[in-house]
Formats: sequence, C-alpha cells, structure tokens
Amino acid sequence: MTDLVMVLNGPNLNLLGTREPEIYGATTLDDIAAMLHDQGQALGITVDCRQSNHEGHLIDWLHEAGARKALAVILNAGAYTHTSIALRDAIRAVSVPVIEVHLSNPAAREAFRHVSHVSPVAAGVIQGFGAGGYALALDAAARMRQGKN
Ligand code: CA2
Repeated sequence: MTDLVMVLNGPNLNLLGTREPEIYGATTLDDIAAMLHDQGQALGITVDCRQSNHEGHLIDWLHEAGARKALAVILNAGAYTHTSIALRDAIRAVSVPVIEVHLSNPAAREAFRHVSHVSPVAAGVIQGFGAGGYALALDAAARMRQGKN
C-alpha cells in the first residue's frame, strides 16, 4: 500500500489563478493538483487534493486523514489560518503531521495575517514560495517518511 498525503485547501483558494495573480500567482489549483500527483507518483505517494470554503469540511477531512493513517497533511487553510481555533484543535486531535503552506508570506502582509493558529501545532511551515511551496511540502513529507527531517 502506498503512503497517502492529503492536500487540503481552504476558503477562496478555488479562485487561484483567476484573480489577484500579483499576490497568489497565475497557477490554478487544478495545476497544483496535477503537479503534486506527478510528483507523488515519482515518490510512491498517493496525493489526494481537496478544497472547501467551509471550515467544517476541512475539520472532517483532517479527521479522515487520521482515520486513514495518512503520512502527512499539507494544509493551506487560507484565512481560517488566522481565525480558527477549531482547526487547531482538529490538528491536535489527529496524530498526522500537518505541513502548513501559504502561497504568499503572511508575515510580510497585514498584521492580522501575522497570527496563525495552525503554526503552533504544525510539523513545519512553508510560506512565500507560491505554488512551488506545495512541491516543497510534498518533498518534506517524503523526507519525513525516510526519517530525514
Ligand atoms: O498565502 C496564502 O496561501 C494564504 O493562505 C491565502 C489566503 C490568505 O487569507 C492567507 O492570509 C494567506 C487567501 C486565499 C485567497 O485566495 C485567492 C486566490 C485568488 C484570488 C483571490 C483569492
């Protein structure tokens, strides 16, 4: 059985590549999913990419990652990063390492983006590298499997 990595994307990320390319880039979420599937194939990892605008869906999917004993979750929780204690609790509740990803660098943006409720319970954070950050995160998951991190 191959290892599973779930890639969970939060609110408004379905708009990726269609608006605000100066902040979030021109790559769509479908492009990112295709890139990660190819990368996963080379690494022997099944990649399951999802997006929802609803906080509860993200929480249900974190629980699912726990039940499926996923190798890791790559999570871009969008603006819920800065607001959701429920997401933080869900990450704590499952014993799956969560790699927090942001396309932009929230630390270099408005003050309200400087707080992340995800970071304190994440295995690590990759931010500011655009769509390539997801590839770095998948690589980090694969390295974790090999005990290299
Ligand atoms: O940089 C990131 O990945 C963020 O998680 C993106 C969130 C933002 O609230 C976080 O502070 C940082 C916003 C996602 C909105 O996505 C859009 C994509 C294209 C057009 C409009 C919004």
